[in-house]
Amino acid sequence: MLAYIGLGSNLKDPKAQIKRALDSLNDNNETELINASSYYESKPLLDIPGPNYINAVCKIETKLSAISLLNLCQEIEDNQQRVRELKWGSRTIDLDILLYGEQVISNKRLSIPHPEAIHRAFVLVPLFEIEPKIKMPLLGPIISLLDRINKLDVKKL
Ligand code: A4P
Ligand code: MG
Repeated sequence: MLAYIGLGSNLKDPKAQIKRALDSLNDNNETELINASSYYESKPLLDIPGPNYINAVCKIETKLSAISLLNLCQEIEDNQQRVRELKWGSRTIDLDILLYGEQVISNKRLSIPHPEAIHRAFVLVPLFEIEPKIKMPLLGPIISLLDRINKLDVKKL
């Protein structure tokens, strides 16, 4: 299955945190990293105080089910000492499953496509960089989603 993961960090050397998480996704026997976007910098959402974020999006090929992929993402977060404090608070690393094939999933632990993705330049711009022709299940072509947001919210590094 092809899947897309959004990565974000605003603490403890964000670029290194993202690089480490990408390496972990590739080191796993059941997933292979196919491609990763450039890094993008943006202010925290809703002007929540804190350092700027670095975000990226990657494409993986995986044998894991969606829920096992979520478990892997959370293991990687735990390994990088992610502490879950405030909703939307600062974090060393956050891995969100944006897309899992063309599946639509909605249960207690998982919502795919990621429901916030369509509002977020730091997700759509890097996703467009690596997959300009993608059509998101329920949401449509990425190019039309991009038209509705402010692309200047993110700065490519
Ligand atoms: N969950 C449901 N669907 C998914 C999915 N598709 N992928 C559940 C991953 N997880 C999913 O996540 C809480 C729960 O979401 C998980 O237990 C999982 O079962 P979390 O990462 O533990 O908690 P959170 O950080 O409070 O929520 P979330 O949704 O990851 O935060 P957000 O919405 O991603 O916000 N500003 C900038 N510029 N860049 C950022 O990356 N990120 C956030 C975090 C805030 N502001 C930001 C950024
Ligand atoms: Mg998350």
